[in-house]
Amino acid sequence: MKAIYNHHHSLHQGRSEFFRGAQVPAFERADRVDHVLAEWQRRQMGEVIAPQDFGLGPILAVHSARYIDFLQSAWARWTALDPANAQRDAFPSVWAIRSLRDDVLPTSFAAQLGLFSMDSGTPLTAGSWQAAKTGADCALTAAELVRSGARSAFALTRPPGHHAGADFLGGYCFINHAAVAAQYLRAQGASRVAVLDVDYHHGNGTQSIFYDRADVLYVSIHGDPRTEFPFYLGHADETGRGEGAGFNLNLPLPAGTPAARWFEALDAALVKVRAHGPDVLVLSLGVDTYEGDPISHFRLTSEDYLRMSERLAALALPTVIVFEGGYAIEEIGVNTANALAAFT
Ligand code: SP5
Ligand code: ZN
Repeated sequence: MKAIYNHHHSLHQGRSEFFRGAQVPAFERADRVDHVLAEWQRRQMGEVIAPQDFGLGPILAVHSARYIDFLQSAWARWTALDPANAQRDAFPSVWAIRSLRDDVLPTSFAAQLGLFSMDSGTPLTAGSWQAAKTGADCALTAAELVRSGARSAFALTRPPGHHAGADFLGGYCFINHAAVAAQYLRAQGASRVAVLDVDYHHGNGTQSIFYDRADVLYVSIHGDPRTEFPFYLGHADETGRGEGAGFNLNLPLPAGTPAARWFEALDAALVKVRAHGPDVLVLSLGVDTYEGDPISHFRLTSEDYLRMSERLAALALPTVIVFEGGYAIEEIGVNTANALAAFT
């Protein structure tokens, strides 16, 4: 299998995030993918290639133009406010929550950042746009490889994507790479696409982007949003709307869930994916389900990722794999390589 490596990922380096009123070092670090790449090469899992440039078209098929305009210009506007801002990440401090208007775009940078954010946990930095845009190119290059006959391809990128909605960032995510790839595959002729999201966190962005549609199924196994991020989406009763009714499946599990129960949920997820009869699968692969993850609470072991890989590969579908979360830095390489082993 080919890995499409985001050579611009390290342009995005968040300094900090907020935790209980304090700023703590960011969990979503650049060395995450360095470890995955090193393990990929150590095990000789396949060629590592650079992404092609797909321009903005496939991104704008998923994200609003005003949001993408904002992301592209955000750092220049942030540093124009005060040259000292070049040394500080931008965080929102105000939000367009219920009863406030989001249809009128304010001119204030701070107000726009709040309008386009779902949390204050996602540092916006000098290279966030370039890293996220190149990440979309990685996912699109993987989609193009699979479309032209590869059995699978792996977009090795960060920052992750599945929390980013049509017009907002959050959860360390700016552009929803999995959604961009799924939409691109539809535009290129796939009749049905399934997105399977095995990151610890519910992919609220991906769900919301496809919630009204029957052509792109979204299935997710994740920490119960009553206690786990992103909190406000990911419940079992969210099954799709309108034409999309029946084309969304959430399998929330309580914090502390052991591997045996997680694999039962995977079986249910795979039944749903098969029933959809997709031409192609997009896999949002986060390894924050690991027992040692510092911000998540499932209990998969490194060996469990080998089992996961076998189950996923046994679907025998053309598969575009997009890297999402996972914050246990020392083990992230082994865990991710294990999750991909059956595809190589
Ligand atoms: C893609 C992805 O996995 N995004 C996850 C975003 C989670 N953001 C909230 C993190 C809260 C961290 N809490 C710190 C706990 C320290 N013990
Ligand atoms: Zn996650």
